[in-house]
Amino acid sequence: MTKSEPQKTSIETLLHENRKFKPQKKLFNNYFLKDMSQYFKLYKKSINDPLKFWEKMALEHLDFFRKWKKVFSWKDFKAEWFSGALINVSYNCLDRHVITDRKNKAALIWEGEPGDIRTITYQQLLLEVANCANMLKGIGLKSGDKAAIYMPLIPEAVVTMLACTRIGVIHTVVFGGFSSSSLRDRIQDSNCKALITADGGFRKGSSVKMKEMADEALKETPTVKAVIVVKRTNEKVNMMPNRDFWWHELSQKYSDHCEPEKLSAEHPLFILYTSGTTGKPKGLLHTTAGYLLGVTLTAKYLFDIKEKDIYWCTADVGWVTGHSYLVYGPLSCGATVFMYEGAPLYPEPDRFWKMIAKHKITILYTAPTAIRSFIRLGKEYPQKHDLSSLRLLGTVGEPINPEAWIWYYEVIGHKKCPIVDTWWQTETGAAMIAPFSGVTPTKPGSATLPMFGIEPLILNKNGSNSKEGGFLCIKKPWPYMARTIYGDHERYKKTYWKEIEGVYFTGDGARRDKDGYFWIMGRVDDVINVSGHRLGTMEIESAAVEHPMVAECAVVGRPDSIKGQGIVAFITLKKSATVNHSLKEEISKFIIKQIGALAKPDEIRFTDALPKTRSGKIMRRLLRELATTGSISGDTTTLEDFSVLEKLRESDEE
Ligand code: 6R9
Repeated sequence: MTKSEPQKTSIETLLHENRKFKPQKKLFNNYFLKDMSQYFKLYKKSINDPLKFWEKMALEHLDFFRKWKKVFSWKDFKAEWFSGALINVSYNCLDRHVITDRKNKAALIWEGEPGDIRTITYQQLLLEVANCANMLKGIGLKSGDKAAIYMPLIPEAVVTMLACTRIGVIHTVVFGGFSSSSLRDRIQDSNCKALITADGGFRKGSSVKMKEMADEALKETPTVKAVIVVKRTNEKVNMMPNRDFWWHELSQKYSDHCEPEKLSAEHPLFILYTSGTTGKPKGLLHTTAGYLLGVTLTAKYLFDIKEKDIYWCTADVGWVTGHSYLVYGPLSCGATVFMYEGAPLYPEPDRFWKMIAKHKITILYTAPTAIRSFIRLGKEYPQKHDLSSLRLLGTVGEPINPEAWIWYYEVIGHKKCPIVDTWWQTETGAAMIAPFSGVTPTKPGSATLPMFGIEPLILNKNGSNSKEGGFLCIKKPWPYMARTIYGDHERYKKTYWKEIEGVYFTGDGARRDKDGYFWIMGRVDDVINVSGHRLGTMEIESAAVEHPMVAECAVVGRPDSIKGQGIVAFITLKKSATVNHSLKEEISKFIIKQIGALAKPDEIRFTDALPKTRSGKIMRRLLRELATTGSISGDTTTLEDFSVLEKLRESDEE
């Protein structure tokens, strides 16, 4: 597949997919579930009496300091799960393993991009987390305060997250690839009192100057009173006296013992920003017990994490996948987590496969966009390495096109590993629709069936059931869902619970086949999915119009054979603008500076006017068609798949 080849959209191929892969019982027969009849039985039970089910799961999977008084309440779209209970996330991820046989088990095996390796046992991780928690207290943080984490993918990022949870500090992790303006906006929105960062991180052989970016953001974040800096690259950095502290120096001053705070089940755990349909990213707030239950259960049942597994989730901690399946889920299950700092293709395109063979990784969880870029590079890279340790392959972030699914299954999994395609969102906290590994028969491109206790629906805009395909919704609140948008509960209610009255609205389109399998067709709102990362078209548009020459901007996604979707920006210039050959480049850099490299437009088109409806709304459908095919064929879209999605979108445009 090359970029110039016509791209079959995943939706197009998904509609014609009818292969089914039965689990191969002979190879691995000790999965947590016996068979599908057990799944259906348990699922039915969980739906018929969800509170009883969640209560049972919480008792079985988590350690509480005090039991709850009430399992669930729901008032003004504010959910409370397990109220009255006391719990601590770091206790569940560390202490409870340390007091058992897992004390000397590797919790983290980390490889830096230059090839340096660190292995940290559960016992050592607990000491580091306790020491970091004491540092955080030392710089003035206390339960309920917020701290931002802006770091490369190094063990200290995980240590800091867990340290926050130990003392009730709410973390907001900002992806290291985001620009200083994005970091500033997030720190301002969540009123962080401290920032934990690093001098830099290694990426594609060079170092990313993170402290320098942070310094830029910190000029406009008066709430931040202290900054802790990890020395990673030996970058020369400016340290502001009495505000900035080197991690390795500060840590010397504190003990490595810190009692976990007994926090209420609904204590805020973290805020994580994600793009929505407006220019302003939303800070989704997750809380303690319900979230931990969701990630623990799904890590266990969907990824089948067992004592001897070496589990690798390739996501950065800056995304929800990194939160739930690099840190909290697997550590709560007592797994050995592998973590890699750098770029996937560095120094050679076989870096992933080399590490899998070297560390004998057994479970790999990655994104379709990565798989597609590996396909383009060719089979020879994985074939150079012994991948026989792998027993399970997961995917997340966007719909996986069947070709990529089959390649993953055959070339990486040697037809032995179940493919676990997990559908979920920042808002849902953990997986919602996914096969139970080794038990659920899989179909390439379908996330298959719901997790226990989760009741997905496919509805029309008026809330009635849709047979052909429609809006994917969730019938009832569940313990691991986000509780609110930080500082804007009205927006939370409106976006998720009032779009279709009374159910949770996901923003995705989906259909269900005759076996009840769910097929996700992509976003139905103005959110695009670039390399598995959500970006709001409005967010990019707002960044572009800040440029002094730009009058108006409309951004649409178009299919991209590697990234899933690429970004096309239609721009009208101000009359006063002087157009020269570098203006597009300049606007592109301007957008990157404001959001981050992931928002780089694949194409910028200057146009005299933007097509609008009578009410003045930009007709994105036309722009999408123009961006995709290069022309507009009138109202008749030839692809039935597109028309399903477009119909959904159109109803919003009118
Ligand atoms: C976990 C994560 C969420 C959006 C979601 C959907 C898309 C995620 C998917 C998938 C099809 C899958 N998405 N997983 N689409 N199949 N297995 O990615 O969270 O960054 O919030 O994105 O990603 O469109 O609505 P987030």
